[in-house]
Amino acid sequence: MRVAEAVGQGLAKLGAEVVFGVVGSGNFHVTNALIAGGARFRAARHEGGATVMADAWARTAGRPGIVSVHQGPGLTNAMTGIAEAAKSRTPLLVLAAEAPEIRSNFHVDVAGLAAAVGAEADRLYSPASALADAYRAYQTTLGRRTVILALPLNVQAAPWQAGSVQVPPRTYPPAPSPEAVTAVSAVLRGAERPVFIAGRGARGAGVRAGSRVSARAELERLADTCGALLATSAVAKGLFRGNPWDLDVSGGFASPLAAELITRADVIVGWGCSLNMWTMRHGKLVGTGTTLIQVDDDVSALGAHRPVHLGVLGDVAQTARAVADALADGREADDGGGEGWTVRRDEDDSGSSGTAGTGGTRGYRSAELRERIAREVRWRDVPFADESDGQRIDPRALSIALDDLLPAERTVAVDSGNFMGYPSMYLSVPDEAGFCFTQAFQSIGLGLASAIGAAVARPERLTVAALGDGGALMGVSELETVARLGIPMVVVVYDDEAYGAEVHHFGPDGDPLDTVRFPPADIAAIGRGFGFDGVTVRGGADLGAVHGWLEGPRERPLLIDAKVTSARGSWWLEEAFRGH
Ligand SMILES: Cc1ncc(C[n+]2csc(CCOP(=O)(O)OP(=O)(O)O)c2C)c(N)n1
Ligand SMILES: [Mg+2]
Repeated sequence: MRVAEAVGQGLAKLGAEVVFGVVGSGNFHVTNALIAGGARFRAARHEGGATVMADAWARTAGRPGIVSVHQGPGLTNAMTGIAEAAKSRTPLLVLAAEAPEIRSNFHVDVAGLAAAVGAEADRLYSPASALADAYRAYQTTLGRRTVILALPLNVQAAPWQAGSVQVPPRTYPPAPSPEAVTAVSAVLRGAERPVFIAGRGARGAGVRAGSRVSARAELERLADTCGALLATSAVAKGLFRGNPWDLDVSGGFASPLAAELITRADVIVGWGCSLNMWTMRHGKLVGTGTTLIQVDDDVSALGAHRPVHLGVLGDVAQTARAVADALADGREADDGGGEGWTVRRDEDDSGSSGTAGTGGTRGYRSAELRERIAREVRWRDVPFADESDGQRIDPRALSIALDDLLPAERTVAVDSGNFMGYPSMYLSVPDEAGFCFTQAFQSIGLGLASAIGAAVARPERLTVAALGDGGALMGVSELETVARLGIPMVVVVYDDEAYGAEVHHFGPDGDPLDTVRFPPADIAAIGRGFGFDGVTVRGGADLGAVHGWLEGPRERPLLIDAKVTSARGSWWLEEAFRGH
């Protein structure tokens, strides 16, 4: 047996379920060995797509993703997806064949590429160490890392030297210190209008039997105890779906009521959430005098985006549970120092404001507010003037109509661009696994591949890829993957025949816009060429075809080319440009 086969089989034994990739000579044997070991292989048409699929699969399944690429250009093609995964802290193992000979056409500096985008680099060092090397790389991903594992061709081809290599233990996230738990409970005990904002770290908080499970139950219990309202960052949208105190997403996508209630909070706790410029609208959602607490299992995340009064190193679920227990016990606050947390406040308002209740009307919760949230918090309930004109459909009207038409059990994946808020704000999702937002690198063109990865992870849900025309055509090769894999996906293209983000940003200054405008393209016909059913939507009446497809056998995926109105830029766009 060659090393390539031993490594593939070893990774399969560790639990590799699905491998995405594009196979060339350098990753042929290792990929086949993974398949022989029990993993399912899903071929993409571009390594960028394959990597994003593996990333989205990992986010949706809650387990490390694996992608397999050819040496040299296979890896450079994958780099945008690797950057997205690394910035998103996705546990992702990139199996990258490597031409170690410096004069090879295929040679690239793998470690240099990894470092350039914030990924970890590891490699098979020798035939004797190869399996241990592969296990170590897989193990590193469990700490929410993206790892490029270089597979040198000469090591892969060498005979496997059997030895005893232990399957490594799984890592467990850190428990919060008792002092930190006491400090958080002290602040929450005195809070009158607490708001929790849960982020990526709450989405998959805590490794249980190799899967990351959400911290929803623990956070809801604590929120009930202290009367907190619940919100998420964009990547955790859906986490509190169905909870009457859920404000949905905080940040640029927040509805007017959600923004008002977050701004009025006296305590905001970021749970596995960086409280960055997006989630806090460049600070506009933080009221003056608001106490900020941040809980994260990565010490480098604490205070990274804005100063916090209290930073707690700890797993989100464990910390929430411990704080809820402390509040329920009525334990007294102790503002002494302790490891793993820091307080930056002038005074500690740890005075008790009443006994912990079960959430009815405590803290920020009143019967009137509950009703107001039910009435107003969803974007689709915010009144707007429909600008559809018979030739083009208003993207808000389109999104609301789709929200009504599409089954509730859905996964929504969103590309980047001016349009991206419409599906993010108007399409509801059943839970946090139902929303896939691969936008940490703000690259356009990743939405379709994200949808594929998510669909492979959750095939029982209808997957909806929401794309701009620019992103759709950039990632177009993966339409073939959707059709070939037989995924009954709905691809909706918000087609303004332009790079709308640039048009709306530069248009008001009178700059020429020829570089960012395109002639009309029949994207429905392009979809049909790839094996989709294709419909062009110019108004509400055209959506009958979507209804027909949903009622039918869904044998072919559906592509909706929605010719959308584009008179104005979206209101979150300027926020996005401020983030450059
Ligand atoms: C890979 C990449 N290239 C270029 C950009 C710059 N950019 C940001 S939004 C955008 C326009 C996207 O157009 P489209 O997908 O049609 O969405 P729209 O803005 O029109 O809604 C571009 C080119 C980017 N973010 N990523
Ligand atoms: Mg566009």
